Formats: sequence, C-alpha cells, structure tokens
Amino acid sequence: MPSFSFIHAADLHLGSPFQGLALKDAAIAAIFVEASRKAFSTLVGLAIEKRVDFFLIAGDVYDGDWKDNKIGLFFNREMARLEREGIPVFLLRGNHDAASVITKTITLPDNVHEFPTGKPGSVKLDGLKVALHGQGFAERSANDNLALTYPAPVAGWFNIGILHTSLTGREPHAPYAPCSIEDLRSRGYDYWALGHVHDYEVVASDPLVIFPGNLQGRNIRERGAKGAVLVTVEDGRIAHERLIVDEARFAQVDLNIGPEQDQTAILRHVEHAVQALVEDMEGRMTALRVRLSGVTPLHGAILANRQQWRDEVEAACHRVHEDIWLEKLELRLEPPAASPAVAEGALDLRQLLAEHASDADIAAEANRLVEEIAVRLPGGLGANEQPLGDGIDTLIEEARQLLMTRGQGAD
Ligand SMILES: [Mn+2]
Repeated sequence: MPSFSFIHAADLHLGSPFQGLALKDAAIAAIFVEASRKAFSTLVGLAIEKRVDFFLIAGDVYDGDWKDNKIGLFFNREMARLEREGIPVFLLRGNHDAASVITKTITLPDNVHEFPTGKPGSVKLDGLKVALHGQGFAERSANDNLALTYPAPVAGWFNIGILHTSLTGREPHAPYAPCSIEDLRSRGYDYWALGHVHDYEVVASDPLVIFPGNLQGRNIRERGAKGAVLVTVEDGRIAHERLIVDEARFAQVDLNIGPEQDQTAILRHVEHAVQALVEDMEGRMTALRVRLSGVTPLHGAILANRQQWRDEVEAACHRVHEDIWLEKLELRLEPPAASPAVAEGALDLRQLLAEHASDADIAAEANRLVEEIAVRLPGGLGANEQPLGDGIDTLIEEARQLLMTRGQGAD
C-alpha cells in the first residue's frame, strides 16, 4: 500500500457572528473577529508546506447562509491555493451549511469535490489506493442514521468514512445523524473523519474515529487550543497528530475568595491564577473569563462598582501578560450570613432569591425570554444555541446578583 498523508478538518464556521467578547479595545476585538479566517489560511499553508496528498472537511464550512459573497470569495481563494499545489479537497455539508441553508454560491476550483446529500457517495484515489465515502446534509436537521447506509469498503484499499454527526450524543451539540461507534465499526473502514463536535476527541482507536474540533474558538464555551488533524499512513500504519492553527484563544479561571481577602488580596489572587495560564496561551492573544465565587463582606461594594472591578481584574491580567484580555468578570459572590437586623416577618430578598434561583419554572421562563430576545438580535445571533453568549444558569445568577445590589441600595 502506498504511503500518503492527509489533513482532516471540520467546523470552519466561516462567517460565524462574533459573540460574547465585550472587548473595549476595537483593535483587540478585530483580532478575534478575523481569527477564524486566519486559522483556516494557516491550515491551508500547512497543507502546502507538508505536501499532503488530500484535504478533508467534515462539514460546517459555513456558519449559515451568506450575507453577501465575501465568505464564499474567501473560501474560493483558499481552495485555489490548494489547487495550484495539486491538493484535492473532499468536503460535505453539515447542519450549518446544509444544501437547503446556503442560497448563494461562488464557483469553486476543480480540486474541490463535494459528497452528495441524498445518498452516500464514494471517490476512489487510484494512485493512493484510497477510497473516500461520505454523505452531506440536505436539510439542517438530519435525524437518520446516515452511517448505516455507507457503502462496503473497497477490499485491499485504505477506506475513509467522512461524516457530520453527534454520534450517540455530545452535549451541548445538537443531535444530528445519530450513530454508535459500533455502527461506524460495522462499515469496515480504516479511518472515520468526523465533524460537528467542536472539541478535539479521539473517540476510538480501532479503527481511528476522530473529531478534530473547530479551528478557532469563537466564544467562551470553546476554550483551549484549536486545530485540525494530520494523518500519515506508512506501510499500512496510521499515525495522527494535531495541527494547532488557532489565532487567539479563550480561557477561564474560577477563583474562590474568602471573607478575609481585601481588594489587594483578591487582585493578587487573580494574578497568581492567571500566571498558570501563560504557558497554555502558546503566544496567542487570550480572552479570559474570570469567575469569582465565595463569601465576602465586599459583596455589595463589588456589585455596586462592577465596571471598576472588571477593569481592575483586567489590569491584574495585564500585569501577568500583555496579551491576556478580560472577556468577562463573572460574579457568583455571597455576602456573609444575614445580619439579625432583618426583622421578623420582613421580606428577606436574599433568602427568596436563593430559593428560586434553581427553580425549574424560572429556568423555563428565562429560556422563553431568551428565545423572544434572540429573534430580534442582528447578524444571525439568534440562530446560535446560546444567543446571549452564556448559559441560562449564568444569566439567572447575574440577574440574582443584580437584584441583590438593588435590594441593598434600599436598606
Ligand atoms: Mn455541526
């Protein structure tokens, strides 16, 4: 069997609206806005440099329908770089760029081959004795087990299945083209190039089943190093390695503060925790969420001066590294136990809010409100799983903290 190598990427989400980073510095925010495209250009550059034999993209090239042709022009330009180097690209449509979702087109170069959407298709690379099998999504939702209808392997060849799927479920990713590892194994292929899940995961090793994750974190839920996978096959032996191409990174630190810590101590605590991140940054600009929790007598003062505290925490980050920017200061603080001053029978707001914060009805009502707001958001933000950038738990907690501050003001 000939030796060869290929790149397996997925979930480029080109054109994804930028979300959840209230960076006040426009120049810094612009780096994050451009990051997804830069990451893909970097990956194409690596494909050329490493002289890979082909390039796979397992769905969700585009985040949704194009506003205009800009994103199509960008993708075409990158595909043309690969074509000039003789590198073919095999791709399929996922839930975000299903055939019914994308209404605009730009003619792509001849090296780009798209798998059909109504049924699985196969491509044979004769020189390499490699057979590729794939099926794209016709509609945004694909409820059928697509893997089961993939064709039998070509005997004696290296067979690769390409599929956009949530497997048996990968929260918080929506369930699409559900299938089990056993379903994949039953096809008798040598490698499964999956897409949809945005975290890198080697799901199985016999055969190899991999989610490469997305190329660039787009919000605080997509943290850590991002990239694609380089697969090398030599004398029938398969090796794989990650190619990290992200341009900027998201990270989070959770700090528990105690009642004895004053402002200086809290900010030192932040610095100390952030220090541990520097190695993980690998030189990338980093958007950091700092979550402060614990019991502190400063509770009221912090909530009342939220903006000042946000800036002080960002300043602490910059004392550690100039490229760490605060994505958000998330507060989950509690005041020390209630003073006995609360009169018998008086409404104890804190008690009341604490009792209701985890109430299922409150969560349902909050979800309904988010949906109502989502449809009015610009730029397709409403189509996101979490259009306000944070989960319901965090939003309810913030509302609770806000009410507590107001309540204190009325004392
Ligand atoms: Mn997807």
